[in-house]
Amino acid sequence: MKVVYTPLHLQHDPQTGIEQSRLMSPWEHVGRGEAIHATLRDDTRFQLVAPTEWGTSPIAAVHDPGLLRFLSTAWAEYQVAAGPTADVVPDVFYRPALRHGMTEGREPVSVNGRLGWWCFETTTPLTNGTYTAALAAVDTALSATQLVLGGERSAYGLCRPPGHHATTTLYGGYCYFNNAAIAANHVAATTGTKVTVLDVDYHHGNGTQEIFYSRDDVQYVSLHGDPTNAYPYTVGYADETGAGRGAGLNLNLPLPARTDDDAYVAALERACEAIGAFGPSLVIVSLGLDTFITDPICDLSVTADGFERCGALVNALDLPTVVLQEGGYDVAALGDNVRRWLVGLGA
Ligand code: SP5
Ligand code: ZN
Repeated sequence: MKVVYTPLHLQHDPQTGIEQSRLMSPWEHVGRGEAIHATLRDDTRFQLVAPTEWGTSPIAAVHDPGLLRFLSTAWAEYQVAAGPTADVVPDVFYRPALRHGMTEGREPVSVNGRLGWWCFETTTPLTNGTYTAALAAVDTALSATQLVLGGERSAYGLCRPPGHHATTTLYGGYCYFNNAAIAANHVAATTGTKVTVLDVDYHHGNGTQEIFYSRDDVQYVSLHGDPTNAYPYTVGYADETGAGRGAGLNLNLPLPARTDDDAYVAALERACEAIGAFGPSLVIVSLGLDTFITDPICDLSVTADGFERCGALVNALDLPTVVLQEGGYDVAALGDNVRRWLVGLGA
């Protein structure tokens, strides 16, 4: 299986995240990408290729151009306004209720105000190289997708930073641009065919859901920790099924803590039935390995054997499949867990 990888992900090297009321060293760090890279590089079943450059238009087709503009300059602007500081994090957030009963808010002028306009939480810092790495992650997703559109049965994109929490207008959840949504939109727009995003990250992909919620050409199917007690808390419930033309095309399968391999695989079987009924031409998998039994920030109990069974179930859909990296924070096990999932898919 071809693996799209670029060392440009190293440009996103955050040092601090404000999480759980503490200043923490980030869970989402360069070691994650390097661990996956090292495992796949040393296994002859995988061939590494570099991404090609796609520019910003596939991003602007999904995200507010204002978000793109902001991320391209914000770190440098902040250095002038309030720096020097390696990581840049908002200290104020725009919440529409602040202007309840008034006209809609508008993007502030000051860079500090704009941080809180475009970002929704505190664990997703901007660094000097964040924009470069985020663009490269999109290039990685689109290049893996191009391989599959060109006839490969499957391909894997080692996207870092991840993407599925980024909405049309907001970044957060360690995500800046929604790599999977940009790839899915690219396939739908350039081929005129239906696409499914199957999201198996522990966390619900609120961004991907929001981007496609009213569309009938992209189905979103997600297995995730129950948002009653899991990030992102306010999105990802089972009764969110799509709206308008997208009614019935959003499937959320929230799972209880300690869900094991058998229960997880049973839920994925349900997801695959829904995908079969939709009939997409291609599947994009948002692959998070943070469902792993010893993941430090999540509470499901999937094992490496379970990951291989999951890959095999998706393989049985018999559809062209693009696998894009999302989360997974047990770094010692991460490379092998990715490998097992891809071997199940037929690497
Ligand atoms: C891409 C991705 O996986 N983003 C996840 C962002 C989650 N950030 C918040 C995690 C909250 C962690 N709470 C941990 C409780 C541990 N006992
Ligand atoms: Zn996650």
